Amino acid sequence: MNIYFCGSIRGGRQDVKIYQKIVKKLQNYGQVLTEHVTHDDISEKGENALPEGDAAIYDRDMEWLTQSDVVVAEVTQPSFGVGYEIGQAMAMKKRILCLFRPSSGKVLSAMIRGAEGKLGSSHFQVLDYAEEEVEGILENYFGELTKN
Ligand code: 6IA
Repeated sequence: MNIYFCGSIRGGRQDVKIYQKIVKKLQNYGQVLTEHVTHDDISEKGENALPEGDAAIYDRDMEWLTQSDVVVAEVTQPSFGVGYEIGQAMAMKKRILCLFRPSSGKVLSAMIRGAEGKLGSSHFQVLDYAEEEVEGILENYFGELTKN
């Protein structure tokens, strides 16, 4: 299974430790195509590791998104890139799980929360969680997925 993980880069890196925890768990279920999102050395400036710059990052990420079977997005820290990826993934009719931490004090965008159920009952899900619950949530989600 190919898993595309989305997390904020230029939107702000404050949740990077949680991204690492999520991706570590996701690696039990398949190949995480976007592991770099969890790297400690990527700052909010999102310095380009690719010499071709942003256009190459865009092309590579869209290619990975196309190849993915499931998209998991940590959406607590608002990010244009993550929102864009979710919109594109919806247009591609991918299975999408969005994870949000209400304890952050933030309120999730209506364009994400309000999209729940639009692709059919469980194709687009938004789950509220507390950090210590995240592994269990992923176990349940992928347990259900692999049953079907
Ligand atoms: O708007 P943001 O930068 O917060 O968008 C973050 C999302 O867009 C992530 O889920 C990534 O999949 C994607 N994305 C944004 N910037 C990059 C990027 N920058 N590399 C890969 N994916 C990106 C260069 C960082 C470099 C050090 C490898």
